[in-house]
Amino acid sequence: MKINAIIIFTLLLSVIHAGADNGSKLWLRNAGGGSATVNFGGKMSPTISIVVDELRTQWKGGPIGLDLSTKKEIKALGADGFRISGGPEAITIASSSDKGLLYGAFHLLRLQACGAAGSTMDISESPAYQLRILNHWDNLNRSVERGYAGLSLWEWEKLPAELSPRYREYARANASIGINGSVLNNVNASPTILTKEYLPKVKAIADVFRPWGIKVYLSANFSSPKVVGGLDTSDPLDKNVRKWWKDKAAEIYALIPDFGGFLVKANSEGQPGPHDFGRTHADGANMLADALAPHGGIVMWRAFVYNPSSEDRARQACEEFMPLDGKFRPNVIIQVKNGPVDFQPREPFTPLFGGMQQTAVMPELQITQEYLGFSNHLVFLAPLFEEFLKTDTYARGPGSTVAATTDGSLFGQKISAIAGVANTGSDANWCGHHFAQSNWYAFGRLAWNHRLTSDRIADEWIRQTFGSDELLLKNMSDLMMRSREAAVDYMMPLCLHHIFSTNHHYGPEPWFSNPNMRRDWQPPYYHKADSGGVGFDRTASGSNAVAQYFSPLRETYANPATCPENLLLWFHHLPWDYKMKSGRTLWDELCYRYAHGVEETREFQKIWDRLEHRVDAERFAHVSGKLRIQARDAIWWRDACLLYFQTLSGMPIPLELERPLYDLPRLMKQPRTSEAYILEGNYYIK
Ligand code: GCV
Repeated sequence: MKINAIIIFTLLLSVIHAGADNGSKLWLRNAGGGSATVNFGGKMSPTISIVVDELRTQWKGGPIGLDLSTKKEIKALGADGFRISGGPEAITIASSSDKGLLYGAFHLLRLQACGAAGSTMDISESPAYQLRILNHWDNLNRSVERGYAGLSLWEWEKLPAELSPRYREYARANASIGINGSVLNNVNASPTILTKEYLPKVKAIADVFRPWGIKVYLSANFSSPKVVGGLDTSDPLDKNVRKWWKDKAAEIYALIPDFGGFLVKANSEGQPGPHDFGRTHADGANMLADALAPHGGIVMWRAFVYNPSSEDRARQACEEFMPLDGKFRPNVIIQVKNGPVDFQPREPFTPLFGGMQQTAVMPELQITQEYLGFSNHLVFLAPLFEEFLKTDTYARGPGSTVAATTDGSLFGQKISAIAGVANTGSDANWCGHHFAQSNWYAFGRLAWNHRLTSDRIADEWIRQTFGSDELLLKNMSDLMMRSREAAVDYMMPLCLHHIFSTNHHYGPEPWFSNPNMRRDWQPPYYHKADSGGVGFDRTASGSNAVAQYFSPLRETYANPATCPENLLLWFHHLPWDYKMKSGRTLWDELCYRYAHGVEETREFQKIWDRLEHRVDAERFAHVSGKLRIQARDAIWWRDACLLYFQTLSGMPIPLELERPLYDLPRLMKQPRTSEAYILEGNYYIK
């Protein structure tokens, strides 16, 4: 008996092992196998028929009733909220809207896929943020800025006549995790998107997304009135410009009645904006808000602003936006990156969170791994997102987490939203790396419920994407949960930041310096290493960025003895022989952290190899290859950073640690262009 069981199990594993799986199904592998009866007595809609279809084909339990309810307690869950109640005989999903039923259905199916659907259930859920939005940095020629998964999903040249089946699959995947908005085009926006030629294409996508509860938004170029409207200015206080935007909004809404609104990058990195006309960000945002308000649209105005001035880049968003707090229309929300510089492996939070209290503020997270190894490195980002959302800003005393300052619970703002810069593309597996799918998933789940923990999200994702075998779960989740900290260690431990190669943001280039280029685009601006020490002094003796935080954080960060060590070099310039809590010198500590990062990537290879017979051959081989690149890159990072910093510290690498494998002069000479670079025969495309 026992032997038979073993044989069957081994056969089963070899079937799984031999299987080919290109990863295109994402976490939605549960298709088919159901034969549920789904009862709905109300008026059918495209969304309800999706709900019925998803449940009928996938739910493996008893009958399900859908209740489009007007009951007070169901309405209290909000339009997207739902309640799942009942047991084996009958389950009811109740919501006050079609969309709520859709989210309820996907929640139930997720519970089933995770083996967590109880025999009796009473679950009520409503989302933390009203708007849960993906930002696509996709250009109209289908290139994707900071995209590492092929071309853009949007086939502009074929639209509106031809609709890729991927539009529907994308919408379904998003709906399954509660994402309800997509900004289709890059924030470095082409004005062409607002032309009569392109708007019907946008409408075609919006029509596919609508039944899945997803609204379409567009990034708007502030110069559009001049560039595509034929006006001689784009001044936000000019009456013709205001009329142009009003007419444009009316034109869009005639095509797309539920259009979400505009996302704007203004006066940032060369983009046009209200400053070009001597106006403020509030003047610019409010003009667009006035054009959209009659139709119910919103403006997401980005606070990612910095100039090559003598002011610390990390301070600039606050300097510019804090004086404008309370001056924005109610349908404007300020979109703020999690950290004050730019999506680094670790940053403290941007002090606009908690700082702006009279204006709605939304977090912008980066799902695409611009600074975390592109789609080559396995880095599970939920711990980064979670750390940020749960950090206490102390804006209204303890408990004022970033999440509370943005979800409406602390300041009562009317709109609440969160955005993630998407990592999707035309690759079969959508994200370039099978594990990068987990970052898309994690963003959606945290946007729905920011109280979820990273390990819970990892567990859910693994069960749905790879299976629920215990060994697999344990190892994969171990790997995922260690991966972000490992990346911090092999790239930028102790909150070193922005020491990437200036163009592509992939490999290390801490030495890069060009007097003809913006200083704030060069690594030495950020690490400030010299023979005396390393790190950016942001205390009162330096840029005083610490003053932008509330007490007691301000004092905690200002003192190297109390500053969390994982933020140390963000706030302090310290001597190489500064004593760390471990008892080591700062130099030795850096050496140890880099070494630890490298060791972790080797461990990840071993962990993965243990799973060879538990993962299909195609995905197994793909991830193995990527882990090999990651392990090599980690050594590259370690050697480049330590050998370069050693020229300044003059201190030896502790003898117990592995010696460098590369020579600094060679690393410094490594070919680099903005498009590609080569290391050890590996050719990396930007
Ligand atoms: C879309 C960083 C990135 C840019 C990006 C910019 C932004 O600078 O490197 O590619 O542009 O942030 O968020 O606007």
